Amino acid sequence: MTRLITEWILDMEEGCKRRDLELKEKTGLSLLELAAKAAGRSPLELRRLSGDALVAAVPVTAGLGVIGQFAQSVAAIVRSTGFNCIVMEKSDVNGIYEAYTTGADLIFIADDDRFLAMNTKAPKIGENNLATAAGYVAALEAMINKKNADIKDAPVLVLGYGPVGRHAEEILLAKGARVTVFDKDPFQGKPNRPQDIIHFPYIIEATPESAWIHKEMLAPDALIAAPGIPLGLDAEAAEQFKNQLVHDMLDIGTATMLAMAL
Ligand code: 2YJ
Repeated sequence: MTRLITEWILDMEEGCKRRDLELKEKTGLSLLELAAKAAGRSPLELRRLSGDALVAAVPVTAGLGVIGQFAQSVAAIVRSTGFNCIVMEKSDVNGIYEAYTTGADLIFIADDDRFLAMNTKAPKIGENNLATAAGYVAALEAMINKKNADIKDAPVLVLGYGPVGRHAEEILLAKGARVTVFDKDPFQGKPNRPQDIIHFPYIIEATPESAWIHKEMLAPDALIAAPGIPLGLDAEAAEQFKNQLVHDMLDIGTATMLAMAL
């Protein structure tokens, strides 16, 4: 799993608003609406909950340690969806205790392997890999619907068969999409056919590899939802496809975790 680095999430506070507007332009949905759709919730219900719920983000020092701005970035994203979110001063178990005793309804915590939103009042949890896959499939579906097409029976290519790619495949199959998966690691048991990417109109880019997809490899009308970090498209491809591409470092996954856990 890719470990986030501070430089990737630095512009969070101001960036959230800009990305929310861009998301709305491309998918017709705000971040909250997209997260609600991905979690099978109604945006109205989430908006109603946002008035009362308190969310806390707790820094975790385990493993490779605290990533500067990580908990603050999670808090900024949660706030951008209309919820109240605080970053706890204490870290780790002490921080979880601080959040719990402050009355937090939801606690966000991440180590190097797992990023969770834990509900303190109900047996519910938001897990980042599943939420990210659900969020990006919802984004792809919304872009498809905006073109008056349907995801059912649509050919969707999933690039990368890691945790997010696997969840994406499962969610897409449940929606009736025709799913193909490529992975360059032969041990994943999937073909690696970068030359065939051009034949797919709909793509989930879930690889952890940077800038390996060039514009010539993509169909001109391709719609791309890219949870992979860093982005697999090179700068030129990202620029050319910017209006057909949904990608962020943390927002969609985090907002969907919130919607799943509440
Ligand atoms: O609390 C902190 O600052 C750190 N313990 C955060 C660790 C963040 N975890 C990661 O970067 C994981 N690889 C999960 C990232 C999920 C993004 N899809």
